[in-house]
Amino acid sequence: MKNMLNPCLSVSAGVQQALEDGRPVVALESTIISHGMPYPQNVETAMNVEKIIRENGAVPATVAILGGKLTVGCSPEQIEYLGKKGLAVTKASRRDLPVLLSRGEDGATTVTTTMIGAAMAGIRVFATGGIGGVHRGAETTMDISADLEELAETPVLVVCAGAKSILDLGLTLEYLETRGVPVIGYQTEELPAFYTRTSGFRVDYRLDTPEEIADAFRTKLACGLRGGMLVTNPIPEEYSMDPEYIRKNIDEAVAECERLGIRGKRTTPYLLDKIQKLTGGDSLKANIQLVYNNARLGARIAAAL
Ligand code: PSU
Ligand code: MN
Repeated sequence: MKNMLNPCLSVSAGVQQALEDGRPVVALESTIISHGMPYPQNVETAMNVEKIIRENGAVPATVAILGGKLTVGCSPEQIEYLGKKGLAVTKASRRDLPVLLSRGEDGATTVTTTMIGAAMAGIRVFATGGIGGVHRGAETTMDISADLEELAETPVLVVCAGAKSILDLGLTLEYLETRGVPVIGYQTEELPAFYTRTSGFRVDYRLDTPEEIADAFRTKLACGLRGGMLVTNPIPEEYSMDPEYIRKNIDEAVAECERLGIRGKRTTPYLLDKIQKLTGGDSLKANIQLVYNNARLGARIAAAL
């Protein structure tokens, strides 16, 4: 019924029914499909993620902007469309919503806009790969992802594999602390760095079960504390990459990005693609596996909530 009250929102029948029945639902983003991975691996991964969520007892809700509606619960055809269109779809953050929606356009939702769609629909848990954060050199560029502000304001729990060291992880943690976002490590004290299980930085709290995580988030909501929670889930050991190898390639990608003068919203997609090319697809394999791992944990947290 919520979708009838909000003219910007379109919730699929399956997701709406699950929410009305009080069944667990996990939101998924679409920028990871259009801008985060190449076709056809992106579509294949997105479909597998939905399957994993179902196998773990929850209903998947892939979010995107389609024909001017914030769509919660994309069909396989819509996922295929976004994956094929790739970079030609507008990467949509919070600031993009008014114009895209009023013009009836399409857009791929980032962590920010997926959280917005999830919250509007009444979904509390969202699983993805990595979040945006404070970029290296932000002290001069001021490039800080809107994802951090959204985590501070919108009541959705986000499961990720930490953040890539294309970002300044220390400054990202400082920003989250300032904005009051709890950073939880699932079965770890250390902030995972996406491709690797460790980063040298500590999370705020280690929690070892989906139930403990659900309890903490439920308590946050019950107390009326604004904003979400960040759950960081290390990549499974068998898929984690050699820290020195990935560091070298990330450094090279960041240097090339600067040399080319790439800035703003193009930065993250450029770096993701460059790292994939530099590692000959090894990083893509790791990326896919950590997303599956986060989908599993997201479904279990949603079930516990
Ligand atoms: N980091 C990743 N993979 C991704 C993204 C980030 O490892 O796909 C995407 C997410 O959609 C995230 C967005 O919300 O990039 C952040 O973009 P920006 O840094 O421009 O805010
Ligand atoms: Mn940015």
